[in-house]
Amino acid sequence: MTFDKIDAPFPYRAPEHTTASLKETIIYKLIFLIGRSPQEASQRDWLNATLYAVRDLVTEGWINTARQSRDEKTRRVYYLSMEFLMGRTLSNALIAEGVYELASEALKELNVDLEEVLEKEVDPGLGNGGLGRLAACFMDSIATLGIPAMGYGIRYEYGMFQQHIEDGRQVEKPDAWLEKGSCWEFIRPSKRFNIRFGGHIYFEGKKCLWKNDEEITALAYDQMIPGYDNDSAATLRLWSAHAGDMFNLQDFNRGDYFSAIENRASTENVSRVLYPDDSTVAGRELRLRQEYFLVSASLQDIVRRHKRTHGTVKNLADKVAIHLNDTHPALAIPELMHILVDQEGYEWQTAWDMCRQIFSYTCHTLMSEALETWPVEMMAKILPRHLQIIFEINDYFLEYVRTYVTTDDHFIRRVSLIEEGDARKVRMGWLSVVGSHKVNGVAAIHSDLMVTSTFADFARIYPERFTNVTNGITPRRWIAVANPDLSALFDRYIGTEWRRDLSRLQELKAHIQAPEFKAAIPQIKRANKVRLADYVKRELGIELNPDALFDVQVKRIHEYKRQILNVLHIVARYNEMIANPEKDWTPRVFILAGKAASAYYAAKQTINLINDVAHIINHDERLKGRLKVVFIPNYSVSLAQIIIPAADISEQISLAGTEASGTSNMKFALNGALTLGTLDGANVEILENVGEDNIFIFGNTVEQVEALRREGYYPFNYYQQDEQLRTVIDQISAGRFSPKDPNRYQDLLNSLRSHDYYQAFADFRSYVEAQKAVDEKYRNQDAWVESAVQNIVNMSFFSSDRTIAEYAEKIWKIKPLNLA
Ligand code: 26Q
Repeated sequence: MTFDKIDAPFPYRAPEHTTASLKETIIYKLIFLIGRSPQEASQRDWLNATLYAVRDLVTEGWINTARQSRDEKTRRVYYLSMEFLMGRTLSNALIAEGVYELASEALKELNVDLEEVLEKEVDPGLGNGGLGRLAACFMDSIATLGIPAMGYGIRYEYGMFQQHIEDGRQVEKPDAWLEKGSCWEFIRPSKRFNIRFGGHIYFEGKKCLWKNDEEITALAYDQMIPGYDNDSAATLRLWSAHAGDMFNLQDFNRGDYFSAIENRASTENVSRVLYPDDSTVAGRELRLRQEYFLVSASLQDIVRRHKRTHGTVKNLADKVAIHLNDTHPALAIPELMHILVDQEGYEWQTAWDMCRQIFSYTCHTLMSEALETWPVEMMAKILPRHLQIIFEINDYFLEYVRTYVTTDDHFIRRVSLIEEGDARKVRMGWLSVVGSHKVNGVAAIHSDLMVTSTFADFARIYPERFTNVTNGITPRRWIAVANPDLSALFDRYIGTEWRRDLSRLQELKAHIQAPEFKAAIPQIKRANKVRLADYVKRELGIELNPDALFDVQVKRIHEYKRQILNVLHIVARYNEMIANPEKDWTPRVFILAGKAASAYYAAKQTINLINDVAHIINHDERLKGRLKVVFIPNYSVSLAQIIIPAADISEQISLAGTEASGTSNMKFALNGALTLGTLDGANVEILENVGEDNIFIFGNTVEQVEALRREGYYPFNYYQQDEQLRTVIDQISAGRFSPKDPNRYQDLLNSLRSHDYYQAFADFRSYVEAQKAVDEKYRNQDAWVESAVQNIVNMSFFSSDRTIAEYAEKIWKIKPLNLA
């Protein structure tokens, strides 16, 4: 009898635990799954035993959810992403299952400290930054809302590199996260697909055939994403590359066994490592292979599942939505055409209509130089049939443009999916727009700019296609897990429902004048600052004063994010403090963290400069500890959980028009930090929600930035006219912070003085003034706390539950499952 034939109820029920039964289960798992006795168990063994015990609690709901969606033949959405930055699983799962306290007590009886054990879990870095973390927040919301959906990604053997700081400089170390074991995943040995590469195409009549010369096996690993308190879980399926049965036949026939095996190892490179660049780098072959690997495995799986449920692919567009997280999985469009036309025998037109109903695409950038392209030649070599399909899509599309929009050759050349030039390139952004029925930006201002700049020509062709869905963050991880004290305060005043419905935060408004509530907010903040200060002391040996104002900028290091502007102000402040040591300075701690792409010279210089400046300032006794600068190495999701709740000021200082949305800005505000930011990305909507008295806005607007670019921007003028700025630049230039290597920052400074592409000098004065306003406000603690509270209670809009509900309704046309 197959499992499917067993009637509900489920043959095995996860237990309702008591402390005693949970304790027993953990011991059982320790002995029989890990093979250790309680006497010998290490912290990691206890961690894994607890993970297994909690995993059992999620599994039943997971299987039931999958079955319900299969039985009801619901429409589903598949979220394709090259990155998922999930963070640690255990604490989140304990909260979702409502057994955090129970586990804490059970382990205490075993003389084990849950908090210590939680810290032992690896934090898989399967993403670069914002885009990957957004995908993770989305999976959490999908699970909590009960949206019939599945995430597809790659199980990189090495995630984002580990960042070490040696002599102030970034050094990258491999992140072998799997070596510690990964007991939250289920390997699916039967879910394997062949992925083809290379070879050539030929025609038999009208039919195009692809004779590939390489093949890899994709193997599925599933992870459960528990929904919050709903007995349900979503699936994240990650693909791993295996050589499978594929030996190089020639080597084998020659009897060259070792070459044949060697070849297997290089085949498996496809899922070896995440590309550590958070903006497109000129086409690397392995990256193209990775993108196709994800796409081909996922689409085969989707089509197979659909056929099993519905017996046909005819109704694919009714039952399946596929979402592209940026252009990275855009090959899914020609891949589906390939499946429908070459394998299923559909007419081109029918297949194309289906494709456009199925796909939707989110754009996460504005800068045109960050749009992904692939050399035609490379694609011809690796994916000849897909290139040919893209050419055909292009012919069809350009014909449409000529007939219905314009015959202007300049326009046609601009919108062509193929960029002409010495080396022709495929424009993945254009392909994604043409192949989708909806294209969205990630914050209001970003979506507006998208249709006036990046995709302006396409907005003329397809005006109804473009829309906005402002990003969001999950309140489970970013409050419940990261800030347990604040969560407890919320629970006391408004109950626990805010975890699944963040609009409940509104109800706090009735209590914000209550003295006990008002007093609790700064107490919680202080405790979080102590927690962070302990970490910094332990890891870096630097002493931080928890009564100082904690000013934080944590994100990838990028010129457009302008960490350099932060540094310039820090040095200016340092100079002023040294010039007026008696003044009643508000003590400040500047905290920065973030990784630089390994080949990004300017970003690496910035890290070096931050550390050099920190070194001088932290050792200057004249400051009497009133100014500290810390660069915390190896920024990650788990570090963010410690850093963000401890912030008073959230630095969101990108040049207006460059940061698509930002999501840490939301996490900070929800945790009661005040934003110091430009009118960029989601800062604009944060301003609308919290009100101008509760945020520090500075700098040029998008219009002013554009005017400067148009009329000529001369950073040298700002340098000459602003004495404070000039002093700072001259000091760095003279080696004030790098006495052993005084010329270290000449490249950086030359580029600032002569180009300053991201207009840091233009915003310097206004930034320094805004920082003064910050000091001023912090002196009035009542006013500060009032603003912090206004930030917290007005963040409802930024829940990723709201974001996912919008996608489901406007773009995917999918209703939540009716979870019993
Ligand atoms: C592409 C091709 C080859 C190698 C790498 C890449 C690549 C990888 C990652 C390109 C871009 C990324 C990541 C982009 C990213 O994180 N964007 C951020 O997305 C967030 C979520 O929408 C926004 O909040 C941020 O504003 C945006 O910068």
